[in-house]
Parts: sequence; C-alpha cells; structure tokens
Amino acid sequence: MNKRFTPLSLALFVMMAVVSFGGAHSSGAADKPEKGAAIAVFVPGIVSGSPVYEMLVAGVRKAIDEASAGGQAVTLTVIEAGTRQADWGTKLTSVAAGGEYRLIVTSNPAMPEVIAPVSEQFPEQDFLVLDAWYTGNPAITTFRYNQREQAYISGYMAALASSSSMPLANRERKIGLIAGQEYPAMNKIILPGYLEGARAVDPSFEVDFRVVGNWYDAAKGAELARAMRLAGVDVIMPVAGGANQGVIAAARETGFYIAWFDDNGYSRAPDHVISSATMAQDRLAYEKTLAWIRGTLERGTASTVGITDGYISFVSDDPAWARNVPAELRARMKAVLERLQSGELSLPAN
Ligand code: RBF
Repeated sequence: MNKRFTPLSLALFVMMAVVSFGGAHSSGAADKPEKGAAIAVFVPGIVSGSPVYEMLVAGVRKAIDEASAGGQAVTLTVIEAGTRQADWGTKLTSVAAGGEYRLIVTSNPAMPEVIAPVSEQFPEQDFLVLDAWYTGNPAITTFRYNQREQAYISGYMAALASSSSMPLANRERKIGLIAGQEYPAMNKIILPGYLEGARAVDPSFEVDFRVVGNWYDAAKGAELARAMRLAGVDVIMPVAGGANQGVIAAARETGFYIAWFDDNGYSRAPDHVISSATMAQDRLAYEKTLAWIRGTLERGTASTVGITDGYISFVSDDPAWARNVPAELRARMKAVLERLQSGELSLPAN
C-alpha cells in the first residue's frame, strides 16, 4: 500500500541531505496521497479529560470515516505520548522513522519545537499541528486560535457572574484561573485576555492565577481550587486537562462557579458551569485532515482562526446556561458577542 519502508526513508534522507548541501532546501514532504494513506494522531499527553485532545481525535476520526466511506482506504492510529514531555521528541522520532504514516496530526503550542528537528531528519513526513504556530517549513502546517477572544469572552462572563447576586457569588471582584502549566500562550494571551474581559465588566477585577504543574493531577487541582475559594474567588476557569476534574469536585464540595474553556462544559458539572468559551478544534481537525487526504491542504502555512470565522464561540444554546445564569446577564453577554462578531470590538491575537 502506501507504506514507506525504512530503506526508502533513508534514501530520501540522504537525497535531502545532498539537496541541502546545494543551499536551498526544497520541499521534501510526502507526495499528495492518491488512493490510501495511514494517518497518526500524536497526542502529547492523555486524551481522556483534555477537551483539546478529545476534539482532536474526534475530528480526525470523522475525516477518516468520511474518506473511507467515499472509497479512500485511510487508516487512523492514535498514539498517546503520555505526560512525560521530555519523551515526546524521542517518541515522535520513532513514529516518523517507522515511515508508516503519511501524515501525523498533533496539537499544542509547544509541538512545533518538538517537530522541527524530527522534520529535519525526516523531511518527507507531513505534520498538521493545531493550536500552534510555525512558519517556514513546507512539511509543517499549523493553525492557531485567537485565544485572546476566547479568554476575553470567558473573563467577561466570569466577571458578570462574580459581580452578580447569583447564589454562589460573593462581593469580591476576584475570579480564578487554574492552568496545567505556564507557557507563552497562557501567560501572554489566555491569562491577559481573561483579565481584559473581566475588567471590561468592572475595572477593579483581579485574577487569582495558579498552576498545577502538570496536566493530570486532579487532587492538586482540587487543592488549588479550595484555597482560591477561601481567598474569595467565586468563579474559576480550569485549563488543566485531567486536573480539571479536581476543580469540578471542589466546586461541588465548596460551592463556586466554573467558566469552562475549549469545549461545551455544561454536562461536566451542570449546576456549576456558567460559561463555555469554545474552540472548534473538532471541526478544524476534521476539515484540515480531510483537505490533506484530498490533496487540497495548503501546506507549510500558519493561520489564525477566531470568532468571525466561527472557530471561537460561546455556547449560548445550552439549557444549562439559561438555567444557571439570569436573563439580564445573558443579554449582556450576547451583546458583547455581537460586538465581537460584527468587528465593532476587535481583539487581534497579537
Ligand atoms: N491542555 C490539555 O487540556 N491537556 C493537556 O494535556 C495539555 N498539555 C499541554 C502541554 C503543553 C506543553 C502545552 C504548551 C499546552 C498543553 N495544553 C494541554 C494546553 C492546550 O494546548 C491549550 O492551551 C489549552 O487547552 C487552552 O486552549
């Protein structure tokens, strides 16, 4: 089928090395797939409990199912690289070295750095990286979300709830954010965007920002959330993968609201979630994987998607939102969403 065997990869590698000796580094990426191809989703972490990775796998799977139903023999392999980030490079190298997959799909802002040296070694390997930004390599295609918009709408709704007379709200102008790790997109875009949104409601808002230290420790997530509750926080936005589960447990136990991020969170804690600021990672993964299969993906590019093209949105049709949030606050939220959608309020990613 479309398997590339190691000797071929080696030959290509040697050829590429020769080409780059000549100066210009021409595209060594795989040819466009014709009849069939094997695709791998490389998950830098664990799928379960991480909205971004759950959506990634679901979207790629949908594309492959659709291509297969249309007669193209495309297979899917999901590779969970686990939580030891120091191992991701070695694991990815061995996946690329195996030469089995024409395309590797992955996601998170740190992946381009992991991929770049692997791509040098295996230039014929194609990579599609979501929630990331990288230019200058024809084999690496990236898409990132406007997370200033996503965090702004989350902060806006969190502040509306926090400053309201809703049952779990207190008088303090203080909301929380619990991150798995600190990383540039978090520190420079998500945290500031969340604060910016909150301060658009009331300039005296502060954000209590705490970090779990990994993307899986639910006990630590719960511990941080309880401490924040005691410090006067009444709404928390958890962005901590599997550790989010601990934040939900603490919300049930001690009573605070949750501003969910990335996907629709209402079913995860129906009585505590007051907001879901989403990225359409499932749709993006589906569309771009299908485009790659069909040979229509513009490769080697870096693009940003956001609220005006529908990849960032706010869930306003879930009955739990209407149940948990009073109509007056929902109307204010809708007004700000309209201003963002119309472009009247513009929040460029950088
Ligand atoms: N988000 C998760 O939900 N689960 C993860 O395991 C996870 N791992 C990450 C690892 C690194 C190195 C970085 C930079 C980010 C990670 N994220 C993870 C965050 C994710 O990419 C995204 O920023 C957030 O989901 C907010 O949209």
